Parts: sequence; C-alpha cells; structure tokens
Amino acid sequence: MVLFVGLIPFAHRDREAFQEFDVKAWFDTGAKRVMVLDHAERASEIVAEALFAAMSGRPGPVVVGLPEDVIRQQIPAELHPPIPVATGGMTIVDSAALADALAASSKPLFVTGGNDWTQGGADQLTSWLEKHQIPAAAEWRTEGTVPFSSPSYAGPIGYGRPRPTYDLLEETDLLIFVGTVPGDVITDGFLCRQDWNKKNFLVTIDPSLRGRSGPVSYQIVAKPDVFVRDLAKIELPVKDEWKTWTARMRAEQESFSALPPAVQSAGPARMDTLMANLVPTLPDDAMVTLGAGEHTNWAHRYFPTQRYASMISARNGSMGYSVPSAIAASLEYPGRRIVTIAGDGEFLMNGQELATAAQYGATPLVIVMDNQEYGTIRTHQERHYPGKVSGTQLKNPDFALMAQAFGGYGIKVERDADIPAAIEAALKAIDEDHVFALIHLVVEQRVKAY
Ligand SMILES: Cc1ncc(C[n+]2csc(CCOP(=O)(O)OP(=O)(O)O)c2C)c(N)n1
Ligand SMILES: [Mg+2]
Repeated sequence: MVLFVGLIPFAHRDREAFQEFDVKAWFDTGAKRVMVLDHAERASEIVAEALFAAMSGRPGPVVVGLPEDVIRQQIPAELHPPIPVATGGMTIVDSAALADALAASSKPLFVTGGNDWTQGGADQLTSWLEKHQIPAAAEWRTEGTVPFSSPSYAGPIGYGRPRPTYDLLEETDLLIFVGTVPGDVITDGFLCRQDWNKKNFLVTIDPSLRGRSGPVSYQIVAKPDVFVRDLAKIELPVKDEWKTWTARMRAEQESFSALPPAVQSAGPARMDTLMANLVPTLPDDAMVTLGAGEHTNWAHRYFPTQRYASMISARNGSMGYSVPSAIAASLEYPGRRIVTIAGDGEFLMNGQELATAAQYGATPLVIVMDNQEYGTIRTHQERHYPGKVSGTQLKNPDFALMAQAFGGYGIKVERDADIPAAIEAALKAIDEDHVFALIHLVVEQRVKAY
C-alpha cells in the first residue's frame, strides 16, 4: 500500500500552522518507509521509489507526504521507469540442503503465510505436498494458501488453535516456514518450539528475519512463488512415516472443522447453527474478512478457505476491520461471495461504512454476532479477576434496522429456528436485488466456538 498524505505548504513548516504535523514522526513506527516530496521535479522518482519500497522484500505500507505548494508546481512530464523487485530463489546448495533435510525427516511440516503469494504458487505447492503426502498448516489468519479441502491441509496455527496442532508444532522434526517466520503468535509468546536443537527452515525474501522466534537451521532468501517453482523440481520417494503423520494431522483438522449439526434447537440463536447452514451455500472462491474478537473463531474453525487469498484480516488484531475490508473485497471481486463476521463491539467501530457499500454497490454478507459484550475482554476479566466484570457490557442498537437505513437488506434473528430462512433471504437480497445484506444474530453471552 502506498498512502499519499497532503501536508501544509512548505513556507508554513514548524510554526504550528493549521493542520501541521510531522509525517515522519507520525507514521515512522507503522510504515515501512516515509518520504516527503520536497522538490516537484522528483515526483515521478519518488512515486517509483515508493512503489518499489512497498513491494520489495517483505511487502508493506509506504507513506508519501505532499506539501500543498509543491503539488501545484508544473514540471516536465517525464516518467521514472519502474524499479524492478528482486525475487530471490533457491541456489543448488539450498535445494540440496532442503532435499537432504526432507530425506532425513520422518515428520516434516510446512507452514504457509505472508501476503506475497499468487494462486499459481499456492496451487504448485499444494500439488507437491499432496504428491509427497507432506502436511502444511496455515500461519495466523493466512488460511487458504493450501486449500481447506486438501488432504495435506493440517489447519490453522494462530491464536485459538486446537491443542493438537500446538503439540504437533513441537513434535515435527523439520519445520519449513514459507512466506513468513515463526513469530510470537504461533509460538504462544515465545514459548513453543524454542529448543535450539530443533530443525527450522525459513523461506523468506527478508534476510533480516525480523519477528522470528526459535531456532534457525537454514535460511532461503526467496519470495514464496519462486521458492515453490524450485521446490517442484525436488522429487523424493514418499516415506510411509510421512503418510501416517499427514493422515494423523489431517484427521485432527477434519474433526476440528467438521460442521456442527444443521438442525436448529428450540432455543436462542447460535453461531454454530449459522455456520452449519451458511457454509454449504458457499462457492469455492468465497472469502471471509475479520476484525478482532471471539466471533472470529467460528470463521477460523469452519470457513472453507479454498483460495489464496480467501481470509482477509488485520493480523495485529485490530477491531473495526470487518466491514470496511468486506466492502473493499466486494468491490475488487464483484463476482465472489464476500462474507464478514463482525462482533457487536467490532461493528460499532466502523459499521457506518455500510454507507460506502450502498454508494458504490458493494454486496458483502455481514454477519453481526451480538453477544451484548466485548466478549474477548470479558473472558480476560473472568480469567484473571473472576466475577469482576467491568466496562465490557454493551447496549446495542438494532443492527438490522441500521442496515436497512443505510440502504441494504437487514434481518434480526433471535431464535435458532429462524436462521436458515434468514440466510436464504439475505443471499437472495445480495444475488437478486444486488444490495449488501446484514444478519443481526442475537446470541447468548459467553458462547464460544471452542
Ligand atoms: C481498535 C481496537 N480496540 C481495542 C481492542 C482490544 N479488543 C480486542 S477484542 C475486543 C472486544 C471485541 O468485542 P466484540 O467485537 O463484541 O467481539 P466478541 O469478542 O464479543 O466476539 C477488544 C476491545 C482491539 N483489538 N482493537
Ligand atoms: Mg461481542
């Protein structure tokens, strides 16, 4: 992402002028690079540099400040050529080291992650893994690189993962990270996989390996697609131990992700029932977007992420991302089913962006799980200070009415038995009336996906 920010005129600088701020100080810790266009004739060069900085190495956001007086100047329209981005790759030595490590391993495990894949690369990795009967897990909130339905897919390993995958991360005798590094989330705060005798191969274009935790046995400097292209040339005889190990991991994932019964109970609405009725309607290219909160766990567990990328979220756990990201995804991919699962607290932060959906014709399905609380924070309160609930209870508006007021379809569901009809009506509004749809699901407090 490249963000262009308007700044006060040059001549007003450092005088506390109206709307003056220091763009470098403001964005320094959140952006990969911050630049200011102080000379109009360098405009094209700075834009080329900004795009290069955003895409080279580990992709990330770049900010360019544009002083008001500079952007009004006339300059010759000569364009700077694009700056090519290096992709790295496997050397013969790297390939041999990886092939040897795989041949010596009985329980290898790949982990995919990062935001620098293509569908072609994801497909190529999946066929290689399936051919060799080797498993791959998905790093925190990057599900979909290896498809949900692949016999090699071993499930997500972020926060809230099932216990068996945590244990498997310790148990594997060769961990191969592609597109990312093992950070604090998957190591549970630098606790898991810390033994320096363990074998970890890290495949990333960022030689600094920032954010990693645990041992590094071997580093391959390559973007994921380029690595996978070379990996495809490694042919190894399939070991029986690999088959058993993959089957075991896959069985854990299948039991974890098996849908709850679709039948409705007589009682209040439940997310389990919603997922059991929604998931079978989803096409292969469906995408889910998420903010932060306990409601996201139903997506981590059940949403069939079949493509790269079919799960979009803020990996730093920022609330308020669900609705805006679903609108952006819907505008970018008008033919795809875009679902967002929002919390009530989460929705109240950016739900008004439904106005943008109405304005530009975005058609996401918005599920708001209304548990009348900041459930995640209450869980922390109950864990550390049992019974002392403070500041985490919510009094909510009628979100379905809000959706209608913004120009979309909205339905409030309080009884479990009403869920299937609500899903059907919401999808019909999206597909036939071409509007966004919102299901306001009022659930009991303290419900959990696992
Ligand atoms: C912008 C922002 N503010 C605060 C937090 C801390 N936080 C994490 S989850 C959460 C509560 C989320 O509530 P809700 O959206 O209702 O989800 P629930 O856990 O109830 O499903 C809070 C306050 C955050 N992650 N991001
Ligand atoms: Mg909530």
